[in-house]
Amino acid sequence: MRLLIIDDSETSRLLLKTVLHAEGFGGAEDAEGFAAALALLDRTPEQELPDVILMDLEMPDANGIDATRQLKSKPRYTDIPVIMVTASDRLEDLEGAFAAGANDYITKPVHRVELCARVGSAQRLKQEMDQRKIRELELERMTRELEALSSLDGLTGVANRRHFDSTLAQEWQRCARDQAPLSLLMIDIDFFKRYNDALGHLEGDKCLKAVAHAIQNAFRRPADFLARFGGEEFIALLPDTDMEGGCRLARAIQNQLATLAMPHPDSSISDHVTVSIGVAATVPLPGAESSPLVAASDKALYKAKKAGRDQIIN
Ligand code: GH3
Ligand code: MG
Ligand code: MG
Ligand code: MG
Ligand code: MG
Repeated sequence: MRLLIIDDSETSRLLLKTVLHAEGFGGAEDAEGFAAALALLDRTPEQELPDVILMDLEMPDANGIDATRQLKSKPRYTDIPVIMVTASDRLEDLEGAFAAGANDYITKPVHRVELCARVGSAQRLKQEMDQRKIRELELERMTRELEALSSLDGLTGVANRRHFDSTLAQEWQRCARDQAPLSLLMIDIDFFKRYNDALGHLEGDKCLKAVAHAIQNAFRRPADFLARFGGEEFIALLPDTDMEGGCRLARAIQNQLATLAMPHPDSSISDHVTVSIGVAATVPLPGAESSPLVAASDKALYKAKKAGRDQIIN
């Protein structure tokens, strides 16, 4: 347990230190003003920062309320509980101290029992905050790790972009070897920004899941593969499927969405959620790159948007 006492009166500092030490609160450092305290804090390593700060209200070089506000505005110090120690019992000071971010308030003359109770409670607050921070960091780290390991998009449950890339590489090789066709469907929800704006992000998320589901409902073969390509954009990889088959599946996807008829409150082209689809197909040449096929589906999608949306272009 580390304490920092900031007070211009040497007698006050000594008194607080002595009482707290005698009551088993461990070592306390002290500073005779805010400037000295800041200098001390700034050169203290993160793990050795104080757990609680006792701040005098009136000091020649600073007002304790302003000092607390300054301290709390620095991310490095926001979590350190500050107890204002003052001879003033004016309500404005009490109000000002709490508004500045002080966690507690003790009036001088300080009573041993009150001092220990308040410092102890601030110390427990700090411990809880530290533990919460550790748990949050750990959770963040685990989430990042899981995402990196996972091949699935967290929201829709379909494959993520990375999984798509590796599957395309595999299927590309195989189709090149077998001289089989392969097609790609780039699928983008129409006016989805407006959907979010009208219904909120959570409804937007639900819509994304429903669209992913509808697309998969249109699939006919186990090898048909769907990935979330980006925000509201999906890509379907259809092995052993030529342009004609790709366009047929694109129409089946549109039909699924028409059947689902999810209301879109602000689409210029339909009363329900629609998608635009760019289709590209090829028989891969051995040694050729797959990226031009992805680019071709993207270009076709762009044309479908230009042509008025809710369209299939190849
Ligand atoms: P267009 O018809 O031209 O495709 O218009 P659009 O509004 O669908 O396209 P735009 O690219 O302007 O906006 C895409 C929107 O998709 C903006 C973004 O907030 C939203 N979006 C992207 N990812 C998510 C997500 O995970 N959840 C939600 N709710 N919205 C998302
Ligand atoms: Mg003073
Ligand atoms: Mg867009
Ligand atoms: Mg869109
Ligand atoms: Mg888009």
